[in-house]
Amino acid sequence: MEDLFAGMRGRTDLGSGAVWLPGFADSVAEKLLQHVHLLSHASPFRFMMTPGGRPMSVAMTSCGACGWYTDKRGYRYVRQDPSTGHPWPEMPDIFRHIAVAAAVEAGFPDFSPTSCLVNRYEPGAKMGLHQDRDEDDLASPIVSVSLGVPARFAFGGMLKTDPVRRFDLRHGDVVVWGGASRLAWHGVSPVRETFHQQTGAMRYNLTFRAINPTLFQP
Ligand code: MD3
Ligand code: FE
Repeated sequence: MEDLFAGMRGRTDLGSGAVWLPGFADSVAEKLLQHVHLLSHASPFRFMMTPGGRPMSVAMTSCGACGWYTDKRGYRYVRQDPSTGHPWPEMPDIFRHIAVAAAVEAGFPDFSPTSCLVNRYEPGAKMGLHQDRDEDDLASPIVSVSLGVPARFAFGGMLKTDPVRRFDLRHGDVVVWGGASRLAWHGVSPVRETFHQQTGAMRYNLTFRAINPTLFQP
């Protein structure tokens, strides 16, 4: 019986609607990584440009019915991968299953992800403080799964200037960001140069999002 609940150890409410589930994805982590590698053959990781023209230090790709994209035209969700001219790879069933299970656990039984953004951090890669508001469906949570080397995560408030709390997200950790936390400012400190058995120096983060199809760009 013990093992059934292993993923539940240390469940922490981070604020209203935000639930940290340490190790929730442990039992599927290796399969998730296999799918990351498979889908990155179809839609490779790339360093996208912010609308301001700066390359991001996090390499990204997506799967699902649409994918997040940024270039000088702005942040948006697109139906096709601009790098390949083809639709994004399908979302693997195991991706959907772990995301939906985590959302249910956190009290969002109706979550149905449209897209999964896959972030790859090499040593030194970081993500500045930002809000995720390109989805329009703000009633749905975002579910994030961390894999590989840990990262120091910063979780702030509704204002960019609100104080942040910092904590480490580790291999297998899942966080569900819904309710009042959905628009919280957040970021990731530069990833330390360290080694993980399954990913080498890399950290991967999967973020599952529900997007209104009428918003997809051609
Ligand atoms: C809090 N990714 O892809 S995951 C992102 O580790 C992003 O790659 C980070 O921020 C990463 O947009 C952090 C945690 C996360 C994701 C979405 C959130 C935290 C969030 C949305 C609202 C509030
Ligand atoms: Fe984000």
